[in-house]
This record gives sequence, structure tokens and C-alpha cells, in this order.
Amino acid sequence: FLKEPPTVAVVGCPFSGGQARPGVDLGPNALVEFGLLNQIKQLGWNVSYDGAKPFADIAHTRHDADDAVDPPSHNMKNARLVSAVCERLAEVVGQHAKRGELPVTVGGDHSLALGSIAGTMSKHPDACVLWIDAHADINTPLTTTTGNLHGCPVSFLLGLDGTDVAPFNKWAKPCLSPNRIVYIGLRDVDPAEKRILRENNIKCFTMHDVDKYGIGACVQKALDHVNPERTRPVHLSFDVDATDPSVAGSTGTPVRGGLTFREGHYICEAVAETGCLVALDIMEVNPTLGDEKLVEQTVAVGCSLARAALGETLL
Ligand code: 6HN
Ligand code: MN
Ligand code: MN
Ligand code: MN
Repeated sequence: FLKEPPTVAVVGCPFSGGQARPGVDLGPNALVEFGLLNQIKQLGWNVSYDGAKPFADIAHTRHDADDAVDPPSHNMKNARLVSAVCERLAEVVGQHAKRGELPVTVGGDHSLALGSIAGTMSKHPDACVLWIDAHADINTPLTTTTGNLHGCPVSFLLGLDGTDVAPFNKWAKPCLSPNRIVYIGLRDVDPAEKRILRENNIKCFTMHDVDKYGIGACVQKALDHVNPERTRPVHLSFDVDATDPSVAGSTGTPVRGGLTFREGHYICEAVAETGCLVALDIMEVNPTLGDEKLVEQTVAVGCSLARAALGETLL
């Protein structure tokens, strides 16, 4: 799916408007300062990076958007801001993909995956999505109880009831079908999300399944579901809160009982082995949460998950 020589386009997205806690916008710079670009180069990729860009002209890209500038609509907070950033991110990711590059979107909060996946789909309409997360992020504007759009991107990608609303419907067309997305790591799913997952027959490997079958079987079954012949392009969207808070605790919505360090990396390694990866997201690293040691550990895990997905092997 990619062009030779292979290029990774790191897309830094310093955005926190999809949730309430400041600091997740500092994620991209923290990973880059930790050496992400050189680490990817050392795996044999060409690397391009344009710096961490706000991706929208709208007055501010902070979490504390002014309700007068961006009034809540349908209970969604910062909807105009999130929509504008994701629309632009979709264009940028789509442009990189069309050049035969592999976009690695570094967040920033997980609302950004609406943009990154829309961008992937503009080049690879047959792509499938692996969503690695403690959360399902499939609330709609009608079901969200927090109003935080990082809990909603999947519903827009699928075009679920209630997502055909301004400002998103100006640009965000449904581009993914429910049988082309699979979850691993779930353990904090809202009641309405459980209903949506059930009604749409969406395949999920919760932490219960990881415990029961082991991560190896879960990843194999997940890939068999969305990509049975291993011929479809894969977009891997990794929310670092999928891992246990003891692994990557500097994140806004940590949930105990998560993936171990190895389980998280195994998922990335197994996706790399398929040779089908066309895009990667590393999301929700917040370098302002937790003590210095926890922050460094979380940033390091963000980088090593990316390396594993991009082909780093243990031997
Ligand atoms: N994330 N289900 C909750 C909500 O606000 O809708 C939590 C979402 C978390 C989102 O971690 O990317
Ligand atoms: Mn606000
Ligand atoms: Mn998420
Ligand atoms: Mn999450």
C-alpha cells in the first residue's frame, strides 16, 4: 500500500478541545522531544515532520474554549473547534496517504481520530480500523453524558443516528462500516455505548476477553474479523489509556485493569507483522498529569508503541 522508499509522516496535533483536562495538547512535543523522529528513522524509514500545528484558525485550541465563541450544541462541547481541527487533519493525513506515505498522528485527544481516520479513508476506502482503548469512544451527540467529543469520534465515522449535525455534517461523511472496526482493551463503556455496540454488531475484545483468551488469540481473532485475508489496509488508533495506569498513567481518563506493557506492544507488533499498516494514531498522552517519573514513562511508552507498530522487533 505504501510507496518506496517508505516515508513516515509524523503529524503532530497539539489539541485538547475534545475533553476537559489541559495538557494533552503538549503530547506531540513531548514525544518528539523524547526522540520519536530519530527512533523511527533508525527503523529504516524516511521521516517527515512539519512541527506540532494547531490545524485551525478558530480563536483558540485550548480545552477552555469560550462558550460565547463556540456554544455547546446538542450537548457537545467545543463542537466548532473539534470539527474545524478534524476537518483540516483529515486533509493533511489524506494528502500524506495519497503521496504513499504512512501518517503517524500524534495527539492530542482522541477526538482527532475522526480526522485522521477520515483522512485514511479518503485514500483507502477499504481500510479497516483497530481501536485500542479502555473506552469505546462511540457516543453520539444524543447519548454523550459528558459532552466531551473524544468520547464520540467512532459514531461520526459510522454515521450513527444523531451524528448528522452541524458543524460536522459540512464535511464528515460516514466513511466506515461497523464490520470494519474492532476494539481491544475495553473496560469502561457507557450504558448507551453498550447498546450501540450490540445493535451494530461491532466486534469487541474487552479486558475480560484478553484475560480469557490471551492477547495473541484476541489480536488474531480481531484481524480475522476485520481483515480475514490480510489484504485490507489497516489504520491502528491507539489510545494510551488502553494500557494499565501503571504502564501509561499520564493520561486524562485512566482506568485500572488495563493492558500490560507487553500486551500493548504485542498488538502493535502483530499489526506490523501483517504488513497492512497504512496509518497510526498515538493518542491521549498528557505530560502534565502525574509525577515526573510517570510522565517520562508514559512518553516513553507512547514512543515504543509507535516503534513496535512501525516494525521494531525484539530480536
Ligand atoms: N477517550 N465514555 C466517556 C465519555 O466522556 O464519553 C469517556 C470517553 C473517553 C475518551 O479516552 O478517548
Ligand atoms: Mn468549554
Ligand atoms: Mn480514546
Ligand atoms: Mn480512552
